[in-house]
Amino acid sequence: MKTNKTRLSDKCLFYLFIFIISAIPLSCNILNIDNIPTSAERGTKYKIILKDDSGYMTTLFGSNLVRNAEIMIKSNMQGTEYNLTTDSNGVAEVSGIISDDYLVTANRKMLPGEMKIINGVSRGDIKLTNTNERIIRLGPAIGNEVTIHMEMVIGSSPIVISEIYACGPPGSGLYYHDKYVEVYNQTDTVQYLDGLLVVEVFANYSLGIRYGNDPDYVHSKNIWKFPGSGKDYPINPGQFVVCAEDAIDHRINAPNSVDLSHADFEFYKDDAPDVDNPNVPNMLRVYQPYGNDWLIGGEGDALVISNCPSDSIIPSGDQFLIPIKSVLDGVEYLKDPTRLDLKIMNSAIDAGATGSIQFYTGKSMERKSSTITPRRILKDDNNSSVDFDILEHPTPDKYH
Ligand SMILES: [Ca+2]
Ligand SMILES: [Ca+2]
Ligand SMILES: [Ca+2]
Repeated sequence: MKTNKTRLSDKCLFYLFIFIISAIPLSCNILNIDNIPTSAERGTKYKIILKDDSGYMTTLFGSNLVRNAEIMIKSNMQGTEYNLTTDSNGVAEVSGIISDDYLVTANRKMLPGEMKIINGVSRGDIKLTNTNERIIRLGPAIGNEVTIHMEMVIGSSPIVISEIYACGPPGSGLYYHDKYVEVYNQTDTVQYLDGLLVVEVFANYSLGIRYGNDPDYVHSKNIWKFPGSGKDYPINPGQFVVCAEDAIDHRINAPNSVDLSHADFEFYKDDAPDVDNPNVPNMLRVYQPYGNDWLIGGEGDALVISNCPSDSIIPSGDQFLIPIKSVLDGVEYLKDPTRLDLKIMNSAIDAGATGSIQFYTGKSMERKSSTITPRRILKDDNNSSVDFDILEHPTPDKYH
């Protein structure tokens, strides 16, 4: 009996121990009040009001309020998405949400018939969108109304960045030469890559300087361009094009990596001991005074493609400036994509960030599809927090 009692009390102590251990993180969570929505804020009803700066709505409806617009808001902290539609007063309401910064995408497709009334031309590729005011804060301290301004934009970019692979493969030490950026033609016509710039956005981390607030220019110290002088390098409708750091079969050195020996283009740094696959045309270095190869961050960075002629970029100290108006597409990735305060790219190009990928995990960032018929169109709301998925393995030259 004594033995049993001892066993019993040992068991009780054991369970008590387990209970205490498991209660510690629980109590830590409870104390982390910032993350727990109060019932007061959950009960608040927020009004999001859309106003049109283009004049279209006033022409059509006698008021600049934007009716029948689709709004997607996404909680930065929790990732929860809410889809809303504005009423005839340009208002969408949302309630039951926590205080947070929200990424906002507001779109109002203009119908061909509406465009016919506005300027006599019936076309279906025009929309109103929130080019600014891409991140809003909702919470009791801010009031319960937010106004967002909409501008007219024509379609989305014909060529978009469809994938960025940058972290390096697993199981091969510090191997990271298999990075690539992939672009995609999502139109139904042939486009040309000739002369387009691939630009890494610069931030001076050692001095804590980011240039994302510059409303006019992307700052860069790493600028490359596609070869060709006009129509030498077509990209067909629905075609993916891979620009590899090195166009070799990386599986020879890193078994879990990818074969990039058939990549479409290769970054070849002619002033460095870089490899040059003679069968793969080289990306031309416009400016990258450092390093032995094209280099982008493994866990965080930002890339844009621009149609600015390479002789029109503007020197500025040890950097060059690329007009934001020339940017076709841009993607930012962060080690922690919720830390939008650490963004280095202007939020008009990319309001959010993808990422959350650790070094040497072989993971890749792929733009989502918004539709696949009659052809694949990729999601491009200029917000990588909602436009991208993380893949377990890279998919050079194709969709996952
Ligand atoms: Ca190279
Ligand atoms: Ca080559
Ligand atoms: Ca791909």
